[in-house]
Amino acid sequence: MTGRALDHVGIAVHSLDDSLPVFESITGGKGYGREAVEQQGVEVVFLGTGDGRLELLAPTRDDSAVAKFLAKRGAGMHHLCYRVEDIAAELDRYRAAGARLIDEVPRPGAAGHLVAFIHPKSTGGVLVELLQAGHG
Ligand code: CMX
Repeated sequence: MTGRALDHVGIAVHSLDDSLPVFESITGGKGYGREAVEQQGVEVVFLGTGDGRLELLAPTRDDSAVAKFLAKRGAGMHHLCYRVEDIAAELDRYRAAGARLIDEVPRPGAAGHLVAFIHPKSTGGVLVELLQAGHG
């Protein structure tokens, strides 16, 4: 058993336009999949391929979770996202373990995937996102 694969690491930035060239230089590839996720008040863009892609996130409004994060902590690592087969079953598993869920039910995320977040207070201070490919 190899465990769950890391889908991406989320990096909060103030501006995608300013930060994308920096991370393109680091990863050696072009950004792709740039998209606004209005429900979350963010715009995202991905870099790299396979396990350990990067997702840059910039706020689209001042009251979004990422805007609050930037104001409090500044730019930097924001979350780890793991791919799961059955996101509803995973949420049940976290719930049964007493974890604090941010999303009680999965919701649509970037690229048409289903996602849900677990509160960092339940996961060692690191915000964790679960991702099930497609809309299940
Ligand atoms: N990683 C680690 N800790 C975090 C955090 C993060 N990304 N964001 C907030 N925290 C911490 C804060 O530092 C704070 O800690 P202390 O109490 O020790 O000071 C605590 O969590 C509460 O933070 P807050 O500023 O009061 O913010 P809220 O409680 O209002 O919200 C959270 C925190 C995690 C529930 C909220 O940011 C959230 O719902 N995040 C998930 C959604 C999200 O980030 N969406 C953007 C991604 C969109 C996508 O990819 O689809």
